[in-house]
Amino acid sequence: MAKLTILEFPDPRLRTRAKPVERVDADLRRLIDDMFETMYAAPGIGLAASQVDVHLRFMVIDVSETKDQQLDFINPEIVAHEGVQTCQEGCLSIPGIYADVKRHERIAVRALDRDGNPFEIQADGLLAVCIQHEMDHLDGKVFVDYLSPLKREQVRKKLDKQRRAAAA
Ligand code: GNR
Ligand code: NI
Repeated sequence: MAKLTILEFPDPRLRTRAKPVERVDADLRRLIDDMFETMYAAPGIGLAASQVDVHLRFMVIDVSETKDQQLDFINPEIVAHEGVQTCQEGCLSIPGIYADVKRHERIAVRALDRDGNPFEIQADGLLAVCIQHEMDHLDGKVFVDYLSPLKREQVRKKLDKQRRAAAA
């Protein structure tokens, strides 16, 4: 197992649109394991491959309190959605920044699991938010894209300031 480096906003590599996974094999499973290790260490509740500079469509999630409910999604697709919810989001690629984002309240998601078997789940609440947040990463999007240009500029400045303070 290995901890991976998480790209940080505004790194242009976070803007890459990830390509479908063509083969679910041992190499992919190793990457998934490394992403779980990276996510738990951060700590976070989800991690998209894009964030570790792998531009393929898969992501890992664990929203449980006990950190023992690993979910992995390969080539995920939202096949149905209803309602709207607003949640304060954070992102491991945008450390220390939190903002309200509007998402679908309930979703149905189809994906492949780590053995390459198709499955479908219904999700609501935080799990639904997290799935949508990770799928945005696979499309090269981050949650601050939903903020106004002024707010986004403030985020960029705050991150710069945090980085200067950390380097000093
Ligand atoms: O750890 C994370 N917490 C979180 C909280 C609210 C909404 C979304 C998230 S996802 C985030 C991890 C991350 O950046 N995944 O891409
Ligand atoms: Ni994120």
